[in-house]
Amino acid sequence: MKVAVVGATGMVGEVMLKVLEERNFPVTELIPVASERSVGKEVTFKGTAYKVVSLETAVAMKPEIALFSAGGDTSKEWAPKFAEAGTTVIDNSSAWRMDATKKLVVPEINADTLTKQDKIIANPNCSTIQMVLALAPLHKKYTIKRVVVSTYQSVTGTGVKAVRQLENEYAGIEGEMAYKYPIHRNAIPQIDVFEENGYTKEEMKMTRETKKIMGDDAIKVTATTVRIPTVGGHSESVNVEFEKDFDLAEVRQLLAETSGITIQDNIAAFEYPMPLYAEGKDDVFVGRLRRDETQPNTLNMWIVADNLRKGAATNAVQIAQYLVDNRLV
Ligand code: A2P
Ligand code: 11C
Repeated sequence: MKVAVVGATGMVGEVMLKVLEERNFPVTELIPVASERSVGKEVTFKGTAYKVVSLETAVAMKPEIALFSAGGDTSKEWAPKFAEAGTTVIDNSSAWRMDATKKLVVPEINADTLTKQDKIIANPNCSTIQMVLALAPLHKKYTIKRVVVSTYQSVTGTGVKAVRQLENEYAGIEGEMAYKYPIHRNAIPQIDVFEENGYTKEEMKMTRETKKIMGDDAIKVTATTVRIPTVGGHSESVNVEFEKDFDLAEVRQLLAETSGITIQDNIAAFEYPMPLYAEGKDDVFVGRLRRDETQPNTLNMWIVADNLRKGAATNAVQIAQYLVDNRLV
């Protein structure tokens, strides 16, 4: 496969290269793409240096697959040009996610909806992916009525500038700010811009994307998304109300049997998921499973994942792998 990685010099792009390499994805030719500023720079893939090319050059090279993570504007403008040239685009931005003509895919949940005709495929938001992976098997069994989620999100979700802000603050150095406020020793209850209803765009992504991925508009999701000074991944406190009652041991088993989930739930041994230990891993970690004792049929859980891995690069590469395995490219 001729594979382009658009945004190859960025935080997610670098992890995409790493995941393609780790999984031994059948890359016959790698095309790293970034902005004009980076053309000619080198990235390393499987021990070989590759020169970064421009978007124009990459389209002309007609890759079979292009993994995009270069921001929504680049995706809006360039994904259709690649698609037109016959390339299948897997796009990590929010540009196409809610477009009714595009699929929004978490492979373990809905990759079976993909066809050869899908030339632009959307990768969901990181905080949505890790939550729906745990919700999907439970929805099948008990039917979700309502989800209340609060997130504790890593600065890596914002990009290099935010990681630098945290490091500078930690070291006591004044530098450029990615956020309006200090993040070291802080918690910022705003991720992305505010919408008219008083929620942030990140919060509304969790609401809207969940319905689309799960293929069920009846699932109600209300979210509060918060940035905290951590780098390993995003954490989520998730309260789920079901139509049917559940057995906690069965919930644990259903989740344990779900591909991509690792259960860490042994309070006697103080075992629960934490971002420090999720960093660099592809799985979604679930723990603190317990009944909400204040109302019937309701579960509490704690979900952690490396947002650059399953939340972005790994999910995109898994989609690509599905396309290859099922001869859809
Ligand atoms: P560049 O390094 O040349 O700026 P991050 O989210 O970590 O900041 O990374 C964003 C990625 O998207 C980088 O690889 C960046 O390239 C790339 N990028 C940003 N703007 C464009 C653009 N207009 N065209 C192509 N690539 C872009
Ligand atoms: C964050 N979830 O942590 C965001 C980053 O829609 O793909 C990813 C934004 C997106 O800030």
